[in-house]
Amino acid sequence: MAAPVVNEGLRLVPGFLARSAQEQLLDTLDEVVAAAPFYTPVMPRSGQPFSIEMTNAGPLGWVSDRAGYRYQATHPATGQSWPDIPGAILDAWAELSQVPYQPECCLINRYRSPKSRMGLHRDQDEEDLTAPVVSLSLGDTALFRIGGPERKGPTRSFRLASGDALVLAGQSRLHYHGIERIMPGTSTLLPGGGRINLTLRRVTTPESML
Ligand code: MD3
Ligand code: FE
Repeated sequence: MAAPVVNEGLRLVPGFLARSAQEQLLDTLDEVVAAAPFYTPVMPRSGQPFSIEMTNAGPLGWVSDRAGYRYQATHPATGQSWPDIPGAILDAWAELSQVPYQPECCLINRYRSPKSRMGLHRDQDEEDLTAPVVSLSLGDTALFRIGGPERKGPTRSFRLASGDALVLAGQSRLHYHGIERIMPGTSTLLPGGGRINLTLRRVTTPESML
């Protein structure tokens, strides 16, 4: 029998956001996106476009282009600072992360096409790799896959539905993960269908930890 996958520190909170809270969050995101429009990032070196669209809120946004992956203070297309992370999202971070500092990046991923996916990867572009990561899912259900610290090795999959929160603390913070596929027609939240994921991260080491 294959060894089981153990993701120490992973916590799924199904239905963290009620339908009304999801709708309010969506309205708030419309304002963020008006200031920082979705764009299609490309892969380092190859320049291959992602199958998802992205934008950010917060002092540091995660970007990918031919030069590589990095955090930067400005939107790559508009050159403007990213908008502030909305208060409701900061409240969700405080409640779920249980840490006394704020996130610096709210990465907003939009899976619009049924072919949108995210390959298996680790989140390791942050200076502080000990802070938890918090994810909020909106719209169509995603099939999420998570493994361990090595790319090869066993994985397990579960669904992330609209309103679900996922907290990655401890060891699971550095585990390989990805989005295998979106299940079309599983939510009525987004007018055109599809899925939006918010990933909240601390990037720099908080002052309180130095
Ligand atoms: C497990 N986003 O932006 S969120 C990403 O649904 C990313 O858009 C996916 O992976 C999405 O990097 C998955 C859930 C998630 C986020 C961060 C993690 C799972 C994670 C970090 C470590 C382990
Ligand atoms: Fe990730």
